[in-house]
Amino acid sequence: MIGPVEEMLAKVVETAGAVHLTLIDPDSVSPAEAGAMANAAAEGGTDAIMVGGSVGAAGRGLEEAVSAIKEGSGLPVILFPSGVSGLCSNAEAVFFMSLLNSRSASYLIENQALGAPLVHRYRLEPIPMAYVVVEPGGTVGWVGDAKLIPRSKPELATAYALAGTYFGMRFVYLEAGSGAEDPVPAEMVAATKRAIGRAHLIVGGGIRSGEAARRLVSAGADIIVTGTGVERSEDVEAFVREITSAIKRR
Ligand code: 1GP
Repeated sequence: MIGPVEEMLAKVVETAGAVHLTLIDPDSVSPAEAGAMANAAAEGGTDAIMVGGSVGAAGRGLEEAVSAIKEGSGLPVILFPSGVSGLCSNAEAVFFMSLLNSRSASYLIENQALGAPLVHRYRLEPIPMAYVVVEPGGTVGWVGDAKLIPRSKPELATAYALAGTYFGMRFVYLEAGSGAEDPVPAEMVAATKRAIGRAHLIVGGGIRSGEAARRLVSAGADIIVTGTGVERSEDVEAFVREITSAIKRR
């Protein structure tokens, strides 16, 4: 069943060409800072806020960040959890994902099974997503015990992505890891999008300019995620505006 947040994302892809998501890690900013950041990102044209992180994004800090973000921006919040503890009841949706190239059952299915009753109880909208971590992979690659996809092997990324869509996942996320020096290669994005067709392709990790985002969207990305660029920016609205104006049709 497709819920309202997924519908909104699909509509933006259809009408504007691409979606921009701002990732906020509640472990690295205070709730007030998260709220201000989300507000500025909304002014810059971001479509929704993702909240999560590999380490420490949990508990009261997570809930308070989500509240502040919603108040500050009025945008939907999509949780991006690294495990069961990354769930909370005041968000709208959750990327219900499996790290398909993990070697650990924990990140493939155990956290998902333990989290599913909470997703149900909290009435979060689950958005089914195949998560594929590409070199260098960053913290998530290490924590998630990923067998990293080599940057020179688009066919391996494509194979995992296709497998995900055959499981029924409607989103595929190619992740280079937060703070990566370079984003996922455009050739890998293009090959993956060619294979998965109508499923939505999310690309994140190391995207720090409008030009880089535009290249990835031209290659086939439907959704661009930026975290570090937003966090480090002195003018969040201007940074987000640079990305959104580069990827969206006017
Ligand atoms: C991490 O892909 C996201 O999951 C964002 O990466 O922090 O490098 O923008 P950055």
